[in-house]
Amino acid sequence: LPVSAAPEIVKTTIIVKKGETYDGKGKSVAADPNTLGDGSQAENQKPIFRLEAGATLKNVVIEAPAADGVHCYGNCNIQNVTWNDVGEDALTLKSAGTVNITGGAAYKAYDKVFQMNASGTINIKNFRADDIGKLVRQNGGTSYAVTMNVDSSNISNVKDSILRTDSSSTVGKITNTRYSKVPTLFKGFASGKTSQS
Ligand code: DGU
Ligand code: CA
Ligand code: CA
Ligand code: CA
Repeated sequence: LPVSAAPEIVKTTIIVKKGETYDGKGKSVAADPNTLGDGSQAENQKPIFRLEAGATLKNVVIEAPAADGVHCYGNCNIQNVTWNDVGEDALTLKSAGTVNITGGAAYKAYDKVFQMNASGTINIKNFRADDIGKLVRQNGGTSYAVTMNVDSSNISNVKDSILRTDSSSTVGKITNTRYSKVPTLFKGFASGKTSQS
């Protein structure tokens, strides 16, 4: 493979069906800005990948424009996926489930990286994030419970916080993680709902 192949331009959302795996084997993709979205902060852009319950996405590099990234409908596994320039956001949990992010990275997220629009858990492990607004954001004003776990990651140049919620039942835990230029680890959590070691 050439050192930097041009990304494959995705014109219509790639659907990864229930329980199936999409292995990009290291390939790069980007959104067609005319069909999915330009990766700006405009809402209602479409995702490049839509994962049904139990689907896995791995070994993909997402380049600009990244539109609305990845949408998960229930449990999803994201392994070694790198967003080189996050679009409106990088990944959204659209219906209840567990999101497992293992390896990979996210860069240049003007606002959010991972958006939790449904109850469940997000486990982030061995992840790199730099130049972001927030790493995880539970949808503003919602009160369902989310469990947010960050482990063995490296996070730098954050504008707002690593984990943010408005829900008093949401729990955040950060372990074995390195940070640089992070103003706040947790924002909006009830007392006793956060831990760090
Ligand atoms: O409040 O629901 O930013 O999924 C307005 C919207 C907003 C979502 C979210 C997202 O929170 O659109 O990108
Ligand atoms: Ca948004
Ligand atoms: Ca960006
Ligand atoms: Ca979004």
